[in-house]
Amino acid sequence: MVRWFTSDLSGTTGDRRVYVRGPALALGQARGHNLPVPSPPITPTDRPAASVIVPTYNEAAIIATLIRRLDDVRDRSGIDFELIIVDDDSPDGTAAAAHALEAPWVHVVDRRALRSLSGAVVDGFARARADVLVVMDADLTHPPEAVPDLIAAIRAGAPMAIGSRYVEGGTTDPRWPTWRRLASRAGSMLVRPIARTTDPLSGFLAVRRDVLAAAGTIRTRGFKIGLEIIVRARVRRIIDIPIHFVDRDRGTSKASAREAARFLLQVGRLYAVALGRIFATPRGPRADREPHA
Ligand SMILES: Nc1nc2c(ncn2[C@@H]2O[C@H](COP(=O)(O)OP(=O)(O)OP(=O)(O)O)[C@@H](O)[C@H]2O)c(=O)[nH]1
Ligand SMILES: [Mg+2]
Repeated sequence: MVRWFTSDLSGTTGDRRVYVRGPALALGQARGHNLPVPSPPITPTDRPAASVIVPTYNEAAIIATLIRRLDDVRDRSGIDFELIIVDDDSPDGTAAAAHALEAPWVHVVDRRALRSLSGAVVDGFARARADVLVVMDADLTHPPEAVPDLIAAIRAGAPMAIGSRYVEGGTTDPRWPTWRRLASRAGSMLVRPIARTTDPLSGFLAVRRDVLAAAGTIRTRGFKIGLEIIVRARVRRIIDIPIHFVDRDRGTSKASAREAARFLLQVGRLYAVALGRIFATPRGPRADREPHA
Protein backbone atom coordinates (compact mmCIF):
# COMPACT_ATOMS: atom_id res chain seq x y z
CA MET A 1 0.00 0.00 0.00
CA VAL A 2 1.25 3.44 -0.83
CA ARG A 3 1.60 5.56 2.26
CA TRP A 4 0.28 9.05 2.01
CA PHE A 5 1.78 11.60 4.27
CA THR A 6 0.03 14.54 5.71
CA SER A 7 1.55 17.90 5.01
CA ASP A 8 2.22 18.22 8.70
CA LEU A 9 5.63 16.87 9.63
CA SER A 10 4.26 15.50 12.89
CA GLY A 11 1.94 13.25 10.88
CA THR A 12 2.39 9.52 11.23
CA THR A 13 3.39 7.20 8.46
CA GLY A 14 1.68 4.01 9.46
CA ASP A 15 0.43 1.37 7.09
CA ARG A 16 -3.06 2.75 7.07
CA ARG A 17 -3.53 5.20 4.26
CA VAL A 18 -3.62 8.75 5.56
CA TYR A 19 -4.37 11.31 2.93
CA VAL A 20 -4.81 14.72 4.39
CA ARG A 21 -4.72 17.86 2.35
CA GLY A 22 -2.99 19.92 4.95
CA PRO A 23 -1.32 23.30 5.08
CA ALA A 24 1.90 24.09 3.28
CA LEU A 25 4.96 22.31 4.54
CA ALA A 26 7.14 24.52 6.64
CA LEU A 27 10.20 22.96 5.00
CA GLY A 28 11.53 23.75 1.58
CA GLN A 29 9.99 27.15 1.22
CA ALA A 30 11.36 29.40 -1.45
CA ARG A 31 13.89 31.39 0.55
CA GLY A 32 16.12 28.75 1.97
CA HIS A 33 16.14 25.85 4.25
CA ASN A 34 18.49 24.12 6.62
CA LEU A 35 18.81 20.64 5.30
CA PRO A 36 17.30 18.08 7.60
CA VAL A 37 19.91 15.77 9.05
CA PRO A 38 18.33 13.44 11.59
CA SER A 39 16.12 10.74 10.19
CA PRO A 40 12.78 9.97 11.81
CA PRO A 41 13.01 7.65 14.84
CA ILE A 42 12.68 4.11 13.56
CA THR A 43 14.07 0.73 14.50
CA PRO A 44 17.14 -0.38 12.55
CA THR A 45 15.21 -3.21 10.88
CA ASP A 46 12.73 -0.69 9.49
CA ARG A 47 15.41 1.35 7.86
CA PRO A 48 15.61 0.92 4.10
CA ALA A 49 19.00 0.61 2.41
CA ALA A 50 18.43 3.88 0.58
CA SER A 51 15.77 6.50 -0.03
CA VAL A 52 15.13 7.48 -3.64
CA ILE A 53 13.54 10.92 -3.83
CA VAL A 54 11.67 11.96 -6.95
CA PRO A 55 10.17 15.45 -7.24
CA THR A 56 7.18 15.49 -9.56
CA TYR A 57 5.08 18.08 -11.27
CA ASN A 58 2.60 16.91 -13.91
CA GLU A 59 4.19 13.51 -14.47
CA ALA A 60 1.00 11.41 -14.38
CA ALA A 61 1.73 10.00 -17.83
CA ILE A 62 5.02 8.52 -16.72
CA ILE A 63 4.90 7.82 -13.00
CA ALA A 64 3.60 4.25 -13.40
CA THR A 65 6.49 3.34 -15.69
CA LEU A 66 8.99 4.86 -13.28
CA ILE A 67 7.61 2.89 -10.33
CA ARG A 68 7.53 -0.34 -12.34
CA ARG A 69 11.14 0.08 -13.49
CA LEU A 70 12.31 0.91 -9.99
CA ASP A 71 10.45 -2.13 -8.71
CA ASP A 72 12.35 -4.28 -11.24
CA VAL A 73 15.60 -2.70 -10.08
CA ARG A 74 14.77 -3.54 -6.45
CA ASP A 75 14.05 -7.15 -7.40
CA ARG A 76 17.14 -7.63 -9.51
CA SER A 77 19.60 -5.80 -7.25
CA GLY A 78 18.16 -7.06 -3.97
CA ILE A 79 18.54 -3.53 -2.57
CA ASP A 80 15.61 -2.62 -0.36
CA PHE A 81 15.24 1.06 -1.14
CA GLU A 82 12.18 3.19 -0.56
CA LEU A 83 10.76 5.62 -3.08
CA ILE A 84 9.55 9.04 -1.98
CA ILE A 85 7.56 10.92 -4.58
CA VAL A 86 7.24 14.57 -3.66
CA ASP A 87 4.47 16.12 -5.66
CA ASP A 88 3.58 19.80 -5.78
CA ASP A 89 -0.17 19.36 -6.15
CA SER A 90 0.12 18.55 -9.84
CA PRO A 91 -3.11 19.43 -11.61
CA ASP A 92 -2.79 16.30 -13.78
CA GLY A 93 -3.22 14.02 -10.75
CA THR A 94 0.33 12.65 -10.51
CA ALA A 95 0.00 11.92 -6.77
CA ALA A 96 -3.27 10.05 -7.24
CA ALA A 97 -1.74 8.03 -10.10
CA ALA A 98 1.14 6.99 -7.82
CA HIS A 99 -1.27 6.10 -5.06
CA ALA A 100 -3.26 3.88 -7.40
CA LEU A 101 -0.22 1.64 -7.84
CA GLU A 102 -0.16 0.54 -4.20
CA ALA A 103 3.37 -0.52 -3.36
CA PRO A 104 4.58 -0.87 0.24
CA TRP A 105 7.92 0.78 -0.56
CA VAL A 106 6.38 3.82 -2.27
CA HIS A 107 5.51 6.93 -0.28
CA VAL A 108 3.80 9.98 -1.68
CA VAL A 109 4.37 13.38 -0.11
CA ASP A 110 1.54 15.65 -1.03
CA ARG A 111 3.21 19.00 -0.83
CA ARG A 112 1.30 22.25 -0.38
CA ALA A 113 3.99 24.85 -0.50
CA LEU A 114 5.28 27.26 -3.10
CA ARG A 115 6.09 25.21 -6.19
CA SER A 116 9.77 24.43 -6.11
CA LEU A 117 11.79 21.52 -7.44
CA SER A 118 14.59 21.99 -4.91
CA GLY A 119 12.09 22.64 -2.13
CA ALA A 120 10.38 19.36 -2.97
CA VAL A 121 13.70 17.50 -2.83
CA VAL A 122 14.52 19.06 0.54
CA ASP A 123 11.14 17.95 1.86
CA GLY A 124 11.91 14.50 0.49
CA PHE A 125 15.17 14.48 2.47
CA ALA A 126 13.16 15.28 5.59
CA ARG A 127 10.90 12.31 4.99
CA ALA A 128 13.65 9.87 4.01
CA ARG A 129 14.49 7.11 6.47
CA ALA A 130 17.78 5.90 5.00
CA ASP A 131 21.29 7.28 5.35
CA VAL A 132 21.89 6.99 1.61
CA LEU A 133 19.79 9.53 -0.28
CA VAL A 134 19.26 9.34 -4.03
CA VAL A 135 17.61 12.08 -6.11
CA MET A 136 16.33 11.55 -9.64
CA ASP A 137 13.86 13.00 -12.13
CA ALA A 138 10.57 11.26 -12.78
CA ASP A 139 10.79 11.59 -16.54
CA LEU A 140 13.03 8.52 -17.15
CA THR A 141 15.85 10.71 -18.44
CA HIS A 142 17.74 9.28 -15.48
CA PRO A 143 17.88 5.51 -15.97
CA PRO A 144 16.45 3.77 -12.88
CA GLU A 145 18.81 0.87 -13.62
CA ALA A 146 21.75 3.07 -12.55
CA VAL A 147 20.38 3.57 -9.02
CA PRO A 148 22.27 0.53 -7.58
CA ASP A 149 25.58 1.91 -8.93
CA LEU A 150 24.96 5.25 -7.23
CA ILE A 151 24.13 3.50 -3.97
CA ALA A 152 27.21 1.27 -4.31
CA ALA A 153 29.44 4.34 -4.70
CA ILE A 154 28.19 5.73 -1.39
CA ARG A 155 28.53 2.35 0.28
CA ALA A 156 32.12 2.26 -0.98
CA GLY A 157 32.82 5.43 1.00
CA ALA A 158 32.16 8.34 -1.37
CA PRO A 159 30.29 11.27 0.19
CA MET A 160 28.48 11.85 -3.09
CA ALA A 161 27.93 10.20 -6.47
CA ILE A 162 26.62 11.78 -9.66
CA GLY A 163 24.90 10.12 -12.62
CA SER A 164 27.03 11.69 -15.33
CA ARG A 165 26.40 12.15 -19.02
CA TYR A 166 29.91 13.42 -19.59
CA VAL A 167 32.17 10.90 -17.88
CA GLU A 168 33.64 8.20 -20.10
CA GLY A 169 30.88 5.73 -20.92
CA GLY A 170 28.09 8.25 -20.42
CA THR A 171 26.02 9.72 -23.26
CA THR A 172 23.43 12.37 -24.00
CA ASP A 173 20.44 11.78 -26.21
CA PRO A 174 21.49 11.71 -29.90
CA ARG A 175 18.23 13.56 -30.68
CA TRP A 176 19.41 16.62 -28.76
CA PRO A 177 19.66 19.66 -31.02
CA THR A 178 23.02 21.43 -31.22
CA TRP A 179 21.83 24.44 -29.19
CA ARG A 180 20.91 22.15 -26.32
CA ARG A 181 24.27 20.36 -26.40
CA LEU A 182 26.05 23.70 -26.36
CA ALA A 183 23.87 25.09 -23.56
CA SER A 184 24.45 21.99 -21.43
CA ARG A 185 28.22 22.05 -22.03
CA ALA A 186 28.46 25.81 -21.42
CA GLY A 187 26.47 25.57 -18.19
CA SER A 188 28.68 22.73 -16.99
CA MET A 189 31.88 24.60 -17.84
CA LEU A 190 30.61 27.65 -16.00
CA VAL A 191 30.45 25.78 -12.70
CA ARG A 192 33.28 23.26 -13.15
CA PRO A 193 35.70 25.41 -11.10
CA ILE A 194 33.45 25.10 -8.04
CA ALA A 195 32.23 21.53 -8.53
CA ARG A 196 34.55 18.58 -9.02
CA THR A 197 32.44 16.39 -11.25
CA THR A 198 32.13 15.91 -14.99
CA ASP A 199 28.40 16.68 -14.83
CA PRO A 200 27.79 19.38 -12.21
CA LEU A 201 24.30 20.14 -13.53
CA SER A 202 23.05 16.57 -13.24
CA GLY A 203 19.93 16.10 -11.18
CA PHE A 204 20.72 12.40 -10.69
CA LEU A 205 22.75 11.97 -7.54
CA ALA A 206 23.33 10.08 -4.33
CA VAL A 207 24.58 11.67 -1.14
CA ARG A 208 25.29 10.55 2.40
CA ARG A 209 22.94 11.99 4.97
CA ASP A 210 25.75 13.40 7.11
CA VAL A 211 27.11 15.34 4.13
CA LEU A 212 23.89 17.33 4.06
CA ALA A 213 24.61 18.57 7.57
CA ALA A 214 27.71 20.29 6.27
CA ALA A 215 25.68 22.02 3.55
CA GLY A 216 23.81 24.15 6.09
CA THR A 217 21.22 26.37 4.45
CA ILE A 218 20.10 25.29 1.02
CA ARG A 219 18.53 27.89 -1.23
CA THR A 220 15.50 26.25 -2.74
CA ARG A 221 15.05 28.80 -5.49
CA GLY A 222 17.69 27.21 -7.69
CA PHE A 223 16.85 24.29 -9.96
CA LYS A 224 20.18 22.52 -9.37
CA ILE A 225 20.17 21.01 -5.92
CA GLY A 226 23.19 18.77 -6.60
CA LEU A 227 25.34 21.81 -7.35
CA GLU A 228 24.01 23.54 -4.25
CA ILE A 229 25.02 20.59 -2.05
CA ILE A 230 28.45 20.20 -3.67
CA VAL A 231 29.38 23.85 -3.08
CA ARG A 232 27.76 24.43 0.30
CA ALA A 233 28.97 21.15 1.81
CA ARG A 234 32.37 21.50 0.08
CA VAL A 235 32.16 18.01 -1.36
CA ARG A 236 35.53 17.15 -2.83
CA ARG A 237 35.29 13.45 -3.57
CA ILE A 238 32.55 12.70 -6.03
CA ILE A 239 32.22 9.44 -7.95
CA ASP A 240 30.82 9.92 -11.44
CA ILE A 241 28.66 7.05 -12.64
CA PRO A 242 28.21 6.96 -16.43
CA ILE A 243 24.59 7.14 -17.54
CA HIS A 244 22.83 7.10 -20.88
CA PHE A 245 20.59 10.15 -20.75
CA VAL A 246 17.50 9.53 -22.86
CA ASP A 247 15.31 12.54 -23.48
CA ARG A 248 11.78 12.41 -22.10
CA ASP A 249 9.16 11.16 -24.55
CA ARG A 250 6.13 11.79 -22.31
CA GLY A 251 5.07 14.71 -20.18
CA THR A 252 6.48 18.16 -20.59
CA SER A 253 9.75 19.70 -19.45
CA LYS A 254 9.56 22.30 -16.71
CA ALA A 255 12.86 23.79 -17.79
CA SER A 256 12.28 27.33 -19.05
CA ALA A 257 13.94 30.66 -19.69
CA ARG A 258 12.89 31.62 -16.16
CA GLU A 259 14.66 28.58 -14.75
CA ALA A 260 17.74 29.43 -16.84
CA ALA A 261 17.76 32.92 -15.31
CA ARG A 262 17.35 31.41 -11.84
CA PHE A 263 20.23 29.06 -12.61
CA LEU A 264 22.50 32.01 -13.38
CA LEU A 265 21.49 33.67 -10.11
CA GLN A 266 22.16 30.41 -8.29
CA VAL A 267 25.60 30.16 -9.92
CA GLY A 268 26.39 33.74 -8.88
CA ARG A 269 25.41 33.00 -5.28
CA LEU A 270 27.44 29.80 -5.18
CA TYR A 271 30.53 31.51 -6.63
CA ALA A 272 30.15 34.12 -3.90
CA VAL A 273 30.08 31.33 -1.31
CA ALA A 274 33.13 29.58 -2.81
CA LEU A 275 35.17 32.77 -3.34
CA GLY A 276 34.11 34.12 0.04
CA ARG A 277 35.85 31.17 1.63
CA ILE A 278 39.05 31.77 -0.30
CA PHE A 279 39.23 35.47 0.49
CA ALA A 280 37.84 35.28 4.00
CA THR A 281 40.18 37.08 6.39
CA PRO A 282 39.98 36.70 10.14
CA ARG A 283 38.40 39.80 11.73
CA GLY A 284 39.69 39.29 15.21
CA PRO A 285 41.95 37.04 17.24
CA ARG A 286 41.25 33.43 16.51
CA ALA A 287 41.82 30.62 18.93
CA ASP A 288 43.76 28.62 16.35
CA ARG A 289 46.26 31.42 15.53
CA GLU A 290 49.27 32.74 17.34
CA PRO A 291 48.72 36.30 18.58
CA HIS A 292 50.69 39.01 16.70
CA ALA A 293 53.92 40.01 18.34
N1 LIG B 1 7.66 18.83 -6.90
C1 LIG B 1 8.09 19.49 -7.97
N2 LIG B 1 8.73 18.82 -8.96
C2 LIG B 1 9.15 19.52 -10.03
C3 LIG B 1 8.95 20.90 -10.18
N3 LIG B 1 9.48 21.29 -11.37
C4 LIG B 1 9.96 20.18 -11.95
N4 LIG B 1 9.76 19.10 -11.15
C5 LIG B 1 10.17 17.71 -11.36
O1 LIG B 1 11.58 17.73 -11.34
C6 LIG B 1 12.09 16.86 -12.32
C7 LIG B 1 12.94 17.67 -13.31
O2 LIG B 1 12.08 18.49 -14.10
P1 LIG B 1 12.14 18.48 -15.70
O3 LIG B 1 10.92 19.10 -16.23
O4 LIG B 1 12.42 17.09 -16.15
O5 LIG B 1 13.33 19.47 -15.96
P2 LIG B 1 14.74 19.16 -16.62
O6 LIG B 1 15.19 17.78 -16.24
O7 LIG B 1 15.63 20.29 -16.26
O8 LIG B 1 14.39 19.27 -18.14
P3 LIG B 1 14.37 18.13 -19.24
O9 LIG B 1 15.79 17.99 -19.69
O10 LIG B 1 13.48 18.66 -20.31
O11 LIG B 1 13.86 16.85 -18.65
C8 LIG B 1 10.89 16.14 -12.92
O12 LIG B 1 10.68 14.95 -12.21
C9 LIG B 1 9.77 17.13 -12.69
O13 LIG B 1 8.49 16.53 -12.62
C10 LIG B 1 8.29 21.60 -9.12
O14 LIG B 1 8.08 22.80 -9.15
N5 LIG B 1 7.89 20.84 -8.04
MG1 LIG C 1 14.15 15.99 -16.68
